[in-house]
Amino acid sequence: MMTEFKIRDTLLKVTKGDITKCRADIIVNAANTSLLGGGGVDGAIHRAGGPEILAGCMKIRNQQGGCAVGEAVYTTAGNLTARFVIHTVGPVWNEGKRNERHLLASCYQNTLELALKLQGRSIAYPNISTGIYRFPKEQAAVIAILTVTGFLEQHEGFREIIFVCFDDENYSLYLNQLQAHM
Ligand code: AR6
Repeated sequence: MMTEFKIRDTLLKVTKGDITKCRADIIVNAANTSLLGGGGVDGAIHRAGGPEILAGCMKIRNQQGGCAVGEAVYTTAGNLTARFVIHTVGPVWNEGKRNERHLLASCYQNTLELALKLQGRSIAYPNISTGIYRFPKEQAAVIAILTVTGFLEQHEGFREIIFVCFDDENYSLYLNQLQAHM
């Protein structure tokens, strides 16, 4: 299942499935501040990519102690077909009282900036923070779409950006929100 929208020269796609199977130059990971791996999409990316990704994360830990919430770092992608994995750390939902919305927007903004520097032409995103971190899915979809479309109105260089939804609820939320904003 795939639906496409276009902003200037960039295709915006929504798919349903496993991000580790997705063909893109850059795969974004919803990591935690330790960068040591975990469950959810983080676990799936480390399993599919193999130990090279953790080795890259350990280097970053040694240099800067991990990754702050809202920030983004990158490693190689090991056995994945992508060139890089960009690890970003979404906020844990806390009733919206701890700047979570702004921090989630920063995740998308900072990964896009880093992806441009890495000259990635295609990026695959999971629905950051909407699993273990319990961010309300509809609000997260709106933030993801507004941040990405806002960035694309200002920057060229991407061929496609793919929102890879794992569950039906996120998939239909993304489709509805994209139709509403296009
Ligand atoms: N492909 C695409 N999306 C997936 C996959 C997959 N293989 N597996 C899960 N999702 P989560 P978070 C979806 O919990 O909420 C980790 O332990 C999932 O359905 O992976 O940001 C980290 O180490 C959900 O919609 O990430 C952190 O400790 C979305 O990915 C913590 O979880 C994000 O869910 C981060 O929590």
